[in-house]
Amino acid sequence: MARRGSVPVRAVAAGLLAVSLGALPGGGCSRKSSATGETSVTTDSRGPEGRSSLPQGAPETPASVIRYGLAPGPFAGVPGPLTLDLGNGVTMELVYIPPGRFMMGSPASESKSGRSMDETQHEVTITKGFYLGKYEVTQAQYQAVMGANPSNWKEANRPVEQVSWNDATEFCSRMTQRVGRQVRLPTEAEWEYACRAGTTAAFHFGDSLSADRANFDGNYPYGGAAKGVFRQETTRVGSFQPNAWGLCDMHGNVWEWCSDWYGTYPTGAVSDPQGAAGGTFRVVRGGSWYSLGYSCRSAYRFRFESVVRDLIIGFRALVVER
Ligand SMILES: [Ca+2]
Repeated sequence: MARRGSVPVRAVAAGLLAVSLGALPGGGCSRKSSATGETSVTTDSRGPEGRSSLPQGAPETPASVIRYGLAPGPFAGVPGPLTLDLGNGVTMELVYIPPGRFMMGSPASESKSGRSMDETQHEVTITKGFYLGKYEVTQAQYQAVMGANPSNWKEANRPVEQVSWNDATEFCSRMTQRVGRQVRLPTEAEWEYACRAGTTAAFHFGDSLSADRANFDGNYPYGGAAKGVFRQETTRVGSFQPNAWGLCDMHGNVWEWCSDWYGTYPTGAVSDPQGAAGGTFRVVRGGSWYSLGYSCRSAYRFRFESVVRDLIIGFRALVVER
């Protein structure tokens, strides 16, 4: 199987070839989707440093976790978890994310290990709290709302994959009708704010990533962590420790669609940014089971065309606070 960390751009399915392979790091290659048989053009976002230059075999450094720590949570006096009935005995659990301010993007100190030029750090204020899915949308949830399950690895509690941005937004629209609450994809800023949960390190648990922390290609750990298993498939949601706000699989498993068009960050402070006004690509976040460690970082940004369906991409639902 070809390496990907990655960017399968399904040019055939899309009827478009809008990606300039030279514009993305790592050049391109092609692979065949085991699920659809479609040939896709793949650009590898993982970069040379992810392949060989990270020190291997070193233990994770608890010191980095202690140094950055985790935000206290849940907060006193704020709404508790929300559980919504999707029908047929299927529910969705969401956790409340309080309003707040954070530094979006990554500091220069992350630059030695896969930091991208588009991670310009800037202050973001999230003015309104919201509920975010504790887990990636599962196949059971997708089936309950959409009446179909396009996933490659069929199992009720694994994340749905092979859903396009268009599919994900349709899910949110139908779920809105189903539950009587406004459901949408998170913005990129909301996603990163929720992922960090008050932390400033590369990951919500610290500055290193090994395969016992998340589902990604454990051959390419991050921050001096030891090599680990490359599972080569999705895992059941919630198989790893949640962040301080109770969110699971924000790093790895499947990339998660965000509502934004991909674009350049502002350099100054902003409130509730919605992303670029238009564009070619929608943002995905968090990395996948197929990603190198560095592309699972809280600040790492990636993008696909809205129509792309791939077995590395899923999503998470946001419910607007009343
Ligand atoms: Ca994920």
